[in-house]
Amino acid sequence: MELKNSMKIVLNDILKGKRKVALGGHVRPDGDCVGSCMGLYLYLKEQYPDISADVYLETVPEAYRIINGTDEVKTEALDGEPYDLFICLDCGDPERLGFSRPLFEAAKETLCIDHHVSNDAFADENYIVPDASSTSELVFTLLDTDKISRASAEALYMGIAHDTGVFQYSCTSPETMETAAALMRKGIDASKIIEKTYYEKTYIQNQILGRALLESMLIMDKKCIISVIRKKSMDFFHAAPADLEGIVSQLRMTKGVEVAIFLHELAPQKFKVSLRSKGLVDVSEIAKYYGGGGHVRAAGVTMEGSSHDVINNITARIVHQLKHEEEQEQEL
Ligand SMILES: [Mn+2]
Repeated sequence: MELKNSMKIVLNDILKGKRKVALGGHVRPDGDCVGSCMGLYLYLKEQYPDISADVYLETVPEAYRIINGTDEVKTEALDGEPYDLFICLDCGDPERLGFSRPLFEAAKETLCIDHHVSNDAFADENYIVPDASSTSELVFTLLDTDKISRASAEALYMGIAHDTGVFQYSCTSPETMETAAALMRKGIDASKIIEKTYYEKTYIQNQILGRALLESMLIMDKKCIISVIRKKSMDFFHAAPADLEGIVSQLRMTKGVEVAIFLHELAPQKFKVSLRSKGLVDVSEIAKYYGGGGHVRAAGVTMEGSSHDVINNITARIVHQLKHEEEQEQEL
């Protein structure tokens, strides 16, 4: 794995002398965010009894609550004595910490563990490896394998499984599989974790997925697939934003498509845009251009305007990149 912004850190050194440690992940926590936070949180509680650790996350989605300790997650930041250390996980920029950002700002020391290519190393100490499959895999590399408990292993395994699309995406390296193997040896029920936290969908989630697929359109000479879910559809199905997870990945699987674009209307003239690429287009560049972030093949951004404006702006960047690609090919 290539290190982008930082050398590997030593957890013991960073924790030396710390009494109060906070952990925090990004808004709308996904599997890797919850997995990396809970995996490290459980390890700290078990291996560093002198440290008082708290984990801050927005409401943990129902499916992930099979992970131990998720009932201890703090969903609001109360005023109090500043933390000695704030560890920010799976978070590409401080804004994405959401409600826990003030705690991060106030902490005496900060550490960021992340794998987003758009991360510009905003903490005091940074362990950022864009090539890593997941933040959960990075957390694993910082821990003493012998000391990882089954509960912590379950959390980390969930995170890795989610960010690799169950060991399918190209970010899945031999090291990823070795990490998964080491976690399996802790006696976890790997198939149950995958089934319950990744594949299982509620009836509502399947219905809204169906709606998104039915109304999708191929554009740009079928290189691109787009779909929009409006607020009124969300209300009709009684769906929450978390129910939309997985839709853009399903769109991306369409044969012949290079990029999938999924718009979710947050408010009038305001959309959460999810982007997935098969590899030719760097969607993190597009997301970053409009103020978002992510990975080469998976990124997101919030944009304002009509759905047509948003789609036009995004596709303009895709055309720009594909053109550049063609020009480079001609030069070769
Ligand atoms: Mn991640």
